Parts: sequence; C-alpha cells; structure tokens
Amino acid sequence: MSAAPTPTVLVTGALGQIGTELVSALRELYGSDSVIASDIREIEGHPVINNGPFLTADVLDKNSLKVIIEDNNVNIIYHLAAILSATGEKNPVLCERVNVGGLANVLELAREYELRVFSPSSIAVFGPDCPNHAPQITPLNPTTTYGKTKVTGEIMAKYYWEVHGVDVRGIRYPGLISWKAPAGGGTTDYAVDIFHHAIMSGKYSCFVGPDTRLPMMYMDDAIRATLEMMDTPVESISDSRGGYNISGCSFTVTELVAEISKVIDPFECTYSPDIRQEYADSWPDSVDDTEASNDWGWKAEFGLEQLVNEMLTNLTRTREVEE
Ligand code: NAD
Ligand code: AKB
Repeated sequence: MSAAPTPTVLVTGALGQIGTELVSALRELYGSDSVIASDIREIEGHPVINNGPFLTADVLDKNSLKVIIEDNNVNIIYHLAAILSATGEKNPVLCERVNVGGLANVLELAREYELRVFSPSSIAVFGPDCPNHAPQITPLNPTTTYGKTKVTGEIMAKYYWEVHGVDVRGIRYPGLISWKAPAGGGTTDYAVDIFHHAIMSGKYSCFVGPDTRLPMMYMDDAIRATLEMMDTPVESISDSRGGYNISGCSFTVTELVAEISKVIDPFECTYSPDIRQEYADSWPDSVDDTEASNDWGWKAEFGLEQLVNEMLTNLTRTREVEE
C-alpha cells in the first residue's frame, strides 16, 4: 500500500499565540515547505517567518487567499486569523468582519477547491445561562460580540459540512497558556501575563478578581488536541464538529498565584478588575469534554502544577538567554 501524499497546508493568522506553535508542529509533521504560513502583519525575525514559507494575506481579501490556494495547490487550511474577546469588544464591527467574514471567505474557497478546514471555536460561545460545568450541548447565548462570532462560526461549519460536504472541524479552546508567543488580546491573557510579571518583578496587578475561575489549557495540550482531532477518521466526528469542548485544567487566580508562589517567593498579586471581569464572569468555570474523549480519544496531560512549572522554567531560561 502506498503512503498518503503529503498535504499542502495554509495557516492564516500564523503569527499569533496559537499559530507560532501550530505552524512549527505542522512543519515537523509535513515538512517545512508543505506548510505555508500567512498573516496580515509581518514580525521581523519571527520563527514562523524564518523557518518556512510565509506570505502576507488579509483573510478579508478573498482573492489573495484564492491565489495562494491555486499557486500552491493547498489541501488544508488551519484558519487562525481572528480578533479575540478584549480587542473585539473594543471594536465589535472589526471583530465581526474578521471572525465571520474571514471564515466565510475560507469556507467558500474550501467548497470551491475541496479543501479541509480547521476553524477554532472558544469557551466564549457560552453565556451566563450555561451551567458552571459547560456541557457539549447546551443553549449558546454569549454576551460578547466575540462569543457571538464563534457561535456563528460553529453554525457555518456545520452548514458547510451538511450542505456542501466540506470537512470543517473546530475545537472550543479554553484560555491557552504558552511561553513561546504572547497572548493576543483576550480575556484569559492574565493567565499568561502573570508569569512574565512574576519572573520580572515578583508582582502582578490582575485585571480579574481573585475568585475568577475559568477553563484553561497549556499550549502543548492544545496543539496535540488540534492535530489529533484533524487526524481522526471522518466517520468518528459527530455533530459537534464545529466546536468540540476540550478540558485542560480549571483554576481561580488565587489558586494560580499560590502555585506560582511555591517557586517565586515573594510573589504579590493585587487585583484591579476592569471590563474583562464581565466577560470572564459570563463564561463557565470548566467544560465537559466527554464527547471529544469518546469520539477521538481526547485526554489532557497538563494539570495546574505541571503547567506552572513548565511556564516558569521555560520563561526563566529564555530570559537568561536573552540577557
Ligand atoms: P492571536 O490574536 O494571537 O492571533 C491571531 C492572528 O490573526 C494575529 O497574528 C493577527 O495578526 C492575525 N489577523 C488578524 N486579523 C487578520 C486578518 N484580517 N487577516 C489575516 N490575519 C489576521 O490569536 P490566537 O490566540 O492565536 O487565536 C487563534 C484562534 O484561536 C482564534 O480563532 C481564536 O478565537 C481562537 N482561540 C484562541 C484562544 C486562546 O486562548 N489563544 C482561546 C480560544 C479560541
Ligand atoms: C479570549 O480570552 O478571548 C480567548 C478565548 C477564551 O477565546 N483566550
């Protein structure tokens, strides 16, 4: 039996928090030349640009995406370009244009060129009426524009699969915690920023209160989930294809501070909640990922203690190298 041909992959929004690590994982899997990274911006010296093909592309410019797809015979799009919650609530019109309009362009091209698509969803699809431990299937009534764009994205994914047979899949990522790239304008960014401040000054002023509990996940788990779900035979993917719940770990800021303080002592966290508290309060504490576990065997590896140790070790090491 001959091996399946290596697909050509296009990643949009590739210079962001997820793209920085997903591009590198995809290039390891398929070879650097087979993974074309793209973003609306360029960042000099960024590893995604240095280590393989990179093109600037605005996902609102359908024609430029079409040219990239045709010129490179693209087979799969990992569509990461988006405006996250905190930035999105400041500019809801842009958030809707990029998150819904960009996805519409990608899905239309996927239909035309018979491409597979990965389109991330978020825990932001849930609203205040959702149980604290969010089920896979529950009414989705988000209060943020960002959350509404993510619900629309899930509906579009299901529609393109059912009506046009486009294999679109998504994951409702929790807040993602990583050290290789900064977080990109979301509500859960405090859970990344806190590590940088702990190492730099031993102090952090948090923009949500001490009892705020949210679903979170270490980036290594998120990348593995993405690759595992995309590698799952289509027969095993259920109606939740637009946005599978996946659970990593769930903790309050107080619990996070206590864990960081075991390594960085003294570490002082003060609290100055802003509008992002409202967004956080509208999201669940944790998610039920039974369906992802049953359909494609999802299981997280990183708990709070391991996540904190990985973050502090890696950030300290990279700071020492930079100094
Ligand atoms: P990010 O903000 O770090 O990166 C997004 C990238 O998209 C940026 O590099 C930005 O330059 C680019 N971009 C913005 N507008 C664009 C446009 N018009 N055309 C092309 N590129 C554009 O975001 P991320 O954290 O990497 O998130 C990627 C996806 O995952 C998004 O759909 C987001 O909603 C989802 N998600 C992320 C998290 C998280 O915690 N990081 C959690 C849940 C869901
Ligand atoms: C955000 O906070 O906006 C993102 C998300 C949970 O979608 N990290």
